[in-house]
Amino acid sequence: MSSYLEALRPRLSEIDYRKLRAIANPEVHRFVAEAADLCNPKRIFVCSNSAEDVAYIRRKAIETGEEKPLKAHGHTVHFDGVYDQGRDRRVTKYLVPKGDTLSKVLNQIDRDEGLAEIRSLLKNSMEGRTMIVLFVSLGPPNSVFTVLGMQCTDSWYVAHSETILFRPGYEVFRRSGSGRDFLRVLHSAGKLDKNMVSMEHEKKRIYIDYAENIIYSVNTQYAGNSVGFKKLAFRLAIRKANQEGWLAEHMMIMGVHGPGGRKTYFAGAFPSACGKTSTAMLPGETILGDDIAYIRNINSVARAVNVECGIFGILQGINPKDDPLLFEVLNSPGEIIFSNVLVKDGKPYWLGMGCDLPEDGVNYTGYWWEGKTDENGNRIPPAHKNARYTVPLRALKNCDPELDNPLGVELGGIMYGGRDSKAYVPVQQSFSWEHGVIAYGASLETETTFATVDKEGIPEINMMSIQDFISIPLGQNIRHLLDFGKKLKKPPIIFGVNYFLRDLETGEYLNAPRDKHVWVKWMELRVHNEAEAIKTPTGYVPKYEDLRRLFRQVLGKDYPKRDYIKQFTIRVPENLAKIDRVKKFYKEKVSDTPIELFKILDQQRRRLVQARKRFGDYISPEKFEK
Ligand code: SPV
Ligand code: MN
Repeated sequence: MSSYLEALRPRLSEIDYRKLRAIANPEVHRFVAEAADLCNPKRIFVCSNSAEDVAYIRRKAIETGEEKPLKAHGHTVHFDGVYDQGRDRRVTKYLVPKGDTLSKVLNQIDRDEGLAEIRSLLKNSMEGRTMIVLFVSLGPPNSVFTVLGMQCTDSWYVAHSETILFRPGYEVFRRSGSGRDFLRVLHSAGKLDKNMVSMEHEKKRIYIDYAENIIYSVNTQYAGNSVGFKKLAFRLAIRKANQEGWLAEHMMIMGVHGPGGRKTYFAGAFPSACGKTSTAMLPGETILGDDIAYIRNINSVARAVNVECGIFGILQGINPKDDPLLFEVLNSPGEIIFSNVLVKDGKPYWLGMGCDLPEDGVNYTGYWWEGKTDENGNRIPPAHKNARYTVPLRALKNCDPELDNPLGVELGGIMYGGRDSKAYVPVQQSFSWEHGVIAYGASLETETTFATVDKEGIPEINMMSIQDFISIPLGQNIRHLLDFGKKLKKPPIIFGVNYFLRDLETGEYLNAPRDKHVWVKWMELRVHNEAEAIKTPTGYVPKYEDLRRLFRQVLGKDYPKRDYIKQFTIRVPENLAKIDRVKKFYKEKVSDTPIELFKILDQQRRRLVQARKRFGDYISPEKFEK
C-alpha cells in the first residue's frame, strides 16, 4: 500500500478510501495526497462515476448553493463573479522551466516563480471544505484516442459540469494499473461570498505546468478557467499530439447529410463565438462534437473523435428561428446547468432568445432591474453575453450515433472560419491541403469576442483558432499540420468559411445566420465531386446556379443573383491587406514559421495582382468563369 494512500486515510471515509485504493497507480495517490497537503480540505470525496456518486455531486452543488434549482426538472443555474465571465488570458500562463523557451506571443512565467506563487494562493484554500476527486476519459474510453485525466477541485459546480461534459474515467483508471500517464488538474474556487461565488478575482491565476502535465487554477469558477479538461488540458494535449504525430484541435465535428442518404463528416475550427456550435447544430444534420477534437491517421485516413460528450455552449442568440433544435432542448426538462443568465420566477433568460426579457430578476450582479448600472455608470445587461448552458450531447435528438465509436469517424472535410468582416468570401475551397492549412488555417483572422474577458472587436490573428491554447512554437504547429496531411491517402478537403462578411459601404452583414447551411451542403457535394466551382485567386468558389438550387432546397429561399455577386466578389485590396497583415505577424512574432507559409501567401498575392490587372479591384466571381 502506498504511503500516500495511508497519509490520506484520515480525510477519507472507508468507502472513498476503497475507491481510491482500487486504482493501483501510485501516481494517482501521490497527486491526491499532495493536493490535500497543500489545500488542506476537511475531507475528500472520490467520484467513481457510479450513478450514486454522480447524483451526490448534483445534490451537493445545490445544497452548497453553488447552483440553484430552476423550475424545469433537472435545470439549475450557476453564477460566476462579475470579473470572472470568460476565459482570462491575462492570468493564464505557462510555467517555463529554466533553459526552455516558448513563443513570445504566449503568456508565460518562470516555472519556479509561478509555482511558488500559485502554491501560496492554493495553500489552505480548501480549509473546511470537501475536495472532490474526479476521473475522466478524454475521447471514447479504451480507444487509441483515449487520454486520461484527473481533477481535484473544491467546487461542486465544476465537478457537476465535468460529469456532464466528459466521459467517465474511473473504471479506465482502475483497469489500467500503474505506469499509465494522465493529465492532472488542481483547482480551488478560493474564498467564496455568501452566494458561493469566487471573491478574490485579483488573485485569479491559471498556470499550466507542461513539464509535469499539471494545471493549477485558483480563485475562479468560470468553466473555461476551472473545468480543467476543457481548454486547459487541451493545451497539454496539443503538446502531446505534436510529439506523438496526431492532432488536438479546437474543432466541432458534424455529419452532413448528402444525396442518397450519404453522410459526410466535417470538422470545423472557429474561434470562440464565431459560429462553431451553430454550424454543428444545423437542423437535419448530426452533431458529434462542438469544441475539441482529436484527429489521428488510422490506416492513412484522417479519423476524428470528440474529446467531450457534452456542450458548454453560448446562449446568446439561441432562438426558435436561428437555432430551433437547441432552443427546444433548452426548454425541455433534463439535466442542464445555465450560467450567468437572468432568472425570473425560476426561468432562465438570455440575450437574443427571441422574446421580451423581464424587467427585473437575478443575474450575475445580484438583483437586477432594467436600468441598473455598474460602478462606471454603464448599463448592466439582463444576462451576460457569455451566458452559457452545459448539457449532455446525448440529450440532443440530432446527436450523431458514432459519438462513442472508438475508431472515430472519417473526415471528408475541414473548415476554418473567423470573424472577417472585409476580405474572405463566405465559402471557398482550398487548392490543396497545404494551401488550406496556410491560407485559411494559419491566416485565420478574427475579431475578439466576449468569450474572453478582454475588449471586444479587436482584429487579431487566431491561428487555426487555437491561438489561445497553443503551447508549442507556432511554426511547429503549422509544420505538424502540413506533415499530417502529407501522410494521408486522401486528406480531408480544406474549406475557408466566413459568416461575418460585411458590405464595405453600409457595414451590414451580407448573410443571414442560416445561410451557413447552404455552404455546408455545398462543401459536402464538393467532397464527392458533385458540384462545380469557379477558380478564383483565393480558392474555388461556388457557382450561382448551385447555390440558387441549394438555397431553395435547404432554406426554401430565393437567392437573387445580386446577393451572390456581392457575397462572392473577390475584394483585391482587402485581400492584399490581409496577406500583408498575416505575413507581418509571422515575420515579427514567429521565429520558426515554415517557409511554405510565405511561399503560398506570395503565390496568392501574385494571383490577386494579376486578376486586378485584368478586372480591377472588385471582381465578380463570374469574371473567373471560363
Ligand atoms: C471557448 O471559449 O472557446 C469555449 C468555452 O469553448 S471555454 O470553456 O471557455 O473555452
Ligand atoms: Mn471553444
